[in-house]
Amino acid sequence: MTEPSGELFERAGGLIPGGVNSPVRAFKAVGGTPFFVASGSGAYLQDVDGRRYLDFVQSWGALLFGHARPEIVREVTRAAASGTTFGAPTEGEVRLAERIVDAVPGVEMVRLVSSGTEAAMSAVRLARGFTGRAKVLKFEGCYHGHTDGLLARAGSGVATFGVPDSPGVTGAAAADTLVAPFNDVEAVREAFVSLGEEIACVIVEPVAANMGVVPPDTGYLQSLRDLCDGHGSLLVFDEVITGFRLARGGAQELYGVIPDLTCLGKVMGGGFPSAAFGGRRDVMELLAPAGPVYQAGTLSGNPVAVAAGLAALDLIDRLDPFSDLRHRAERLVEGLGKAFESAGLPVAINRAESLFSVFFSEGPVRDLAGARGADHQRYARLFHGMLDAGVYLPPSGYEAWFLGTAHGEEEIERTVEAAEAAARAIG
Ligand code: KE4
Repeated sequence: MTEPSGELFERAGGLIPGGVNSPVRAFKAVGGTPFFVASGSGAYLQDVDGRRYLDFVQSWGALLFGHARPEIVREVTRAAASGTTFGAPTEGEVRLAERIVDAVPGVEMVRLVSSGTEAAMSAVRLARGFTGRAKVLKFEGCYHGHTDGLLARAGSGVATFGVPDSPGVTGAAAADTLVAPFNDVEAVREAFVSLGEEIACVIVEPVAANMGVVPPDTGYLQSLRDLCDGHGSLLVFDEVITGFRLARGGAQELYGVIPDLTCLGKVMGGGFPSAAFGGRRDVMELLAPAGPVYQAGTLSGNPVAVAAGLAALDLIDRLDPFSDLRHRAERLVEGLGKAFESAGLPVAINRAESLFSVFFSEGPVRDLAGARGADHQRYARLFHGMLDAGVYLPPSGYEAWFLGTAHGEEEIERTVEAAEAAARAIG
């Protein structure tokens, strides 16, 4: 019998900064002590204290088919029994590359890496190498992993030079990053007018999901595409969350806007440390060893992670889950909206297909300012009310709720019922 979560968290705190290996897991945004997980199955987690939760985090979107999906576990077990890593090419990597190229419209060639951070960092370096330019334009509230140049927040003004968003990020590292508000085409147009010929790429989450879910305004992504084309910059879609989740071909298939480079991760890794970046052949062929832009990784294309990814993509092709996931999300969001409205709580629930998040906000949320204007204390009370009812929401109002194929009718109904009770209590 392991120690209770509280004791584990205290023990962890003396060994691991904040007691966790990734900050959001520490419940800082909602308060309280994180539970320690003992196991997961389908839509559910079991903690070390014997409590069972209906899980809407699903490892931050890495799972589309729930915890311990048998087909994935079987393929991973088989692969591991033949050796866990070789640092040499394997046939599985070729098959996974073929599947990604086949599924994602803008990807003609792909490089496998081990995290979304690596994918975004490498895509930006490649864009700079291809264009010979230094500047990168990103958007407030969009997150692309923790590489220095992308940990920049907006300075004052509209599209401004980034300032470090973390100690340890130097002004020099942030100085080549421009930051504009999401969904503000004019800000991007202005940036291109003043610095167009210096901008290597625009990197964007096509559906933002790291300020809570904020879908693109109609035409917004096409405007980014047109502005990049008009100034010789590359358009990079960070589809680490949206890839293989909004559609088989991700947001670029859904919205019909094709980027020059795409970052992928989470679902394509089948629950393992596996991610990728890919895109136009003429850009990708600049990457070492085919070209001079350096990028490397000991465990890139790891055979066990590749087996998990292939099993996940097999499930996507066999089940084609996206329309069913969308319909379930529609029903869940409708039920949540009614629960909050009947309790007199102003709420904006943003949804793109099955990806959604809840903002306790009077008005619509279409950028970071709007997300920040929501009542995050009320969200924290909702989080704990739902947790007490055995429903585990993302421990931050700036994160997405991840619905997967394991969330069936019973889970939808149970979540709405728990929200009705919690809404009455958090008013
Ligand atoms: P990783 O390096 O964490 O694998 O991926 C970074 C990343 C890149 N791009 C997007 C759009 C992402 O959402 C992420 C990581 N997502 C967060 C959750 N919002 C991971 C959770 C965490 O940091 O623990």
